[in-house]
Amino acid sequence: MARGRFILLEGCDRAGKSTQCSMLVSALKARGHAVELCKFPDRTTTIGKMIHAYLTNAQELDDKAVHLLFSANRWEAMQSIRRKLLSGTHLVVDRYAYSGVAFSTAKGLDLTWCKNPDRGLIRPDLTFFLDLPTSEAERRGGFGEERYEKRELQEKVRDVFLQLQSKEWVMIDACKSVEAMHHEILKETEHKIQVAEADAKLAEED
Ligand code: ADP
Ligand code: FDM
Ligand code: MG
Repeated sequence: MARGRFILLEGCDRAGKSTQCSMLVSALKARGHAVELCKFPDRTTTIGKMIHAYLTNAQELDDKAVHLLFSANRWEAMQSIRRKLLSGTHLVVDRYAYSGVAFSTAKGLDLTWCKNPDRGLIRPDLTFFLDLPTSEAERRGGFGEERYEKRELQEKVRDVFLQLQSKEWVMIDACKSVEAMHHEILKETEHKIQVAEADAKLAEED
């Protein structure tokens, strides 16, 4: 049996990450795959609750301290993520370490310092980057109450994301319709899963 694939959706606020994650999970389930959704920050854990208090302005925290909390929130999920992937379950993940680096660097922290705490985390097998100009993001209902939902910061975050971009990323134009984006994301994901399944079959035959 092939290990489950770790499928990451990253991108700017309002780009449609959460919409696309839930559509992808449903489509994969409908095709008979074992699949689960993961979201970072995971606000349900003790660390996640501290992050939530910070994001909703209920609590002030040092920038470096909160960066480490976001990273710790990923580390505390590693055992469970590893177990699920090894059991053949695919994971669709809404934000991960790239968001961590992009937001903290945009706030003024050093890029290399920001990358360090996430070194050694399980790596995604496939990363989609949903790109949306900030002006378009603002039109989607305007920014809300959370700490980072401000135009100037969002523009900096997008710049850092584009700096972090690697050639393996699949870039998705988030100005497209929900359905058009879903079609592209599903096609690439199914291809990735098929390749992994074929590789696992070959390894069994060896
Ligand atoms: P994110 O998780 O990236 O912040 P969401 O999936 O929550 O984004 O979507 C943000 C808002 O934009 C929601 O109101 C959603 O209905 C809308 N939206 C999502 N995708 C699209 C799209 N492709 N075109 C227009 N509006 C969209
Ligand atoms: N965020 C998210 C970070 O600053 N660092 C991180 O490591 C992660 C995963 O938290 F503003 C920010 C990005 C965003 C907020 O928002 C979480 P959503 O709506 O729950 O994705
Ligand atoms: Mg979201």
